[in-house]
Amino acid sequence: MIDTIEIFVGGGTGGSGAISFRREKYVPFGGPDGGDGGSGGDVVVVADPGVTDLKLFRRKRRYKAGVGGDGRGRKRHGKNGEALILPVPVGTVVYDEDEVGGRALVADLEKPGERVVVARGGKGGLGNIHFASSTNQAPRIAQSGEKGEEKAVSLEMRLIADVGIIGYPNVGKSTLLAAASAARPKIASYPFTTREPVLGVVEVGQRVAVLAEIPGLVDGAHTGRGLGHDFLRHIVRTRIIIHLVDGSSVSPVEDMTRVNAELGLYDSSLAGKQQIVAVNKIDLPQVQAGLDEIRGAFGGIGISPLFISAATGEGVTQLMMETVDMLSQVGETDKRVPSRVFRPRPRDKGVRVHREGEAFVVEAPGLERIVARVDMSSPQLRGQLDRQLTRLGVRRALDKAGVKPGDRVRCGDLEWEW
Ligand SMILES: Nc1nc2c(ncn2[C@@H]2O[C@H](COP(=O)(O)OP(=O)(O)OP(=O)(O)O)[C@@H](O)[C@H]2O)c(=O)[nH]1
Ligand SMILES: [Mg+2]
Repeated sequence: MIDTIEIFVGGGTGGSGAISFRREKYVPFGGPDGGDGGSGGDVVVVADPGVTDLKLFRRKRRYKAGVGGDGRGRKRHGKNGEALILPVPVGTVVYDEDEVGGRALVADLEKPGERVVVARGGKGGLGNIHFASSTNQAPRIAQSGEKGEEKAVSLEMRLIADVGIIGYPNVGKSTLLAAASAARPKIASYPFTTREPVLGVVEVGQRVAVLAEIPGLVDGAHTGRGLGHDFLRHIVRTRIIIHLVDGSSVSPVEDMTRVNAELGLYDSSLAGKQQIVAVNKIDLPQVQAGLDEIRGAFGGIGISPLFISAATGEGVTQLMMETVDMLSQVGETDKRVPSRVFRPRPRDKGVRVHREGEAFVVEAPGLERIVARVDMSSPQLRGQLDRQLTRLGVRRALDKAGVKPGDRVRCGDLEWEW
């Protein structure tokens, strides 16, 4: 995911040369002694390991370096203008933008401390000293300072999102991103509308968060189904997750657990990431009618979701506030994950069953994470769990192991009767 931001930079204007004449005792009419102006400062972009993103440049787009000081009498040179240093993340690429939309690579700041001048300061003007000649002994002219270079440059970096928006296709991820940020992803009533992760920058008060819509998560995404596989790696780098579910779905809870199972199967670190669950489309009458039921179902597994309508904007501000709150709680995890991380491909983790005393113990990583969140006393959730057992091949494995109705089965922290 690439973040690009265009800024306008201007070198400082050079100082003017001075018009001045020597005035000394016993020298009734001295020659010219006006010094030159100082040069204007440059605008310099520097790769700084302490900077992790380009967010600051969103707040301020125009940058001008210091002006040069004017020259003065007695041949005094004006002070040079101060350079303006713009720290950017290591890995930022700088382009010159021309008026007609073309761009030229200026620098690829790969190493800490690498720098490039993006706009030169203007030269200082010459003092009148330079304009004396045999015919003009008392030049009353001097040069004014040159203007600094002015141009548009763009800064580009691979962006790491703070927050991943996940959920089944068509749940309204793009609509939410559009409601909360300036991003304008395509929105349509069919699944897989979004085919690439889309980023949006959300501002809540003084706080800024980068959200990314992670498209195409479906059952089996971890093995490459849907579009999700390529994009799951982006979630690995996000700090928290907004898990969006469609309130009009048959079972929002099951949708959530299934997507979570995919995450866990792809990379176990994903299962531990903090999530904010949001139930979308509450503007629909049938969703309104079922709110209590949905709330109860989530409550049964210890989750209290937020209820929103990405379409009307209801609840979106609240969701964004909770998001930035949670971000500040999880703190700055190290976002500078090296781009080449060795991560073994998810193995096809088979389901294993063994006996421990009277009980059958099931080892199925995907299931463990689901059951850890399921309250086995709710018949409705038991029903959903049963479906997962079939889907994940647990039922078959248990049958093979010779489980009979009434036997105890254990998986993760839970034990129940078969
Ligand atoms: N009534 C209602 N419809 C919504 C809401 N949010 C999204 N939709 C509709 O749901 C459909 C899917 O919305 P998208 O935002 O494209 O969903 P998505 O999750 O990004 O979908 P994909 O990118 O295809 O995975 C569109 O027809 C939206 O208009 C909502 O809050 N209320
Ligand atoms: Mg979308």
